[in-house]
Amino acid sequence: EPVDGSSEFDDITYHEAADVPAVRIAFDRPEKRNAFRPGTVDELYAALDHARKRADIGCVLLTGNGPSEKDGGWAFCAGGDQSVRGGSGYEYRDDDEADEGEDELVREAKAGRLHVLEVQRLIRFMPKPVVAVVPGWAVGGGHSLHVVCDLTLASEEHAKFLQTDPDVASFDAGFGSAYLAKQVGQKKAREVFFRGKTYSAEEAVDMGMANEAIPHDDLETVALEWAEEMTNKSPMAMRMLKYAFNMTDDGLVGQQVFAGEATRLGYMTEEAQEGRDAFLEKRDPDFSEHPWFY
Ligand code: 1HA
Repeated sequence: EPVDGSSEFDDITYHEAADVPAVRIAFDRPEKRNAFRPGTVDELYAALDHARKRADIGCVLLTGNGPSEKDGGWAFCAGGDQSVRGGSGYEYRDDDEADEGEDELVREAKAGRLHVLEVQRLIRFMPKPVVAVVPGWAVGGGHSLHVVCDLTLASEEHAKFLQTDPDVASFDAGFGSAYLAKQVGQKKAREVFFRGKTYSAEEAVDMGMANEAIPHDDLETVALEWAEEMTNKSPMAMRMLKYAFNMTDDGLVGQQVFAGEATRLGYMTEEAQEGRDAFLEKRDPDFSEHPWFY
């Protein structure tokens, strides 16, 4: 069933899985190989943020609807919509009303948008796994999105991985490239960007940037099975692990995110509650019952 806000979405669909505490968020511009325009990114951000905040949701499946009615082609996402690329980024156009009714100065600041990077950060920092379910083309900024997801499952027959960034004079110099190199190694990552060759699902698995190639007809079923496995696990342990995997690459921000969860665990102890109670009761804290562990 569609969940909150779904009726407002034009460029994506947002559904809750029937028997698994997971949501399915899908690009829904199959005639454009699911390329994103600024409004698409706004919607994607809103849906991901909604899923992030839901206490009953433990996994997000990010995919692309298809096939295209025009030619039957499948896509995860073909990156930024080049037809709305302006002088400094991707622009809202008349048929893209996502920013209607907004303050003029806010609109002005949104002239050229590259805010898919904000979506990447949301995926990176949300405390639950996000799985890229790739039914077809993952290209340019769409390729970078699969890279930043925790896991990637790819259609054996139709998934195609391609980096066109330097062909269209764009470059994702963050997760799309540097984090890809952590996954596949420096030589391969440089080949992906510098050559612009198309890789199959099987090649993507061999390279280490996809987890499994799955027969197309089974792709979503298997994705739900993976979601079920993951959502049966301890939410606390899963978020500590996701943040642990991130931390070595994310510098002080990675430490801050992991540390926030350590603080939460600390707050749950009687020791921390004694600190709070002593303050509220205007007395000295008594930590004598709490040992100096080693
Ligand atoms: O790098 C970034 C960023 C970096 C930093 C910060 C922010 C960033 C934000 C975005 C990006 C980027 O995404 S740059 C890279 C942008 N994407 C591309 O360069 C991919 C362009 N598309 C293709 O190379 C090909 O279309 C394809 C390999 C995905 C599929 O090829 P295929 O199967 O031969 O289909 P094709 O006929 O080319 O496409 C079907 C329809 O979809 C076409 O429209 P039609 O002629 O039927 O009217 C095609 O124009 C449209 N389409 C596909 N991709 C895009 C697109 N239209 C607009 N933008 C697209 N990206």
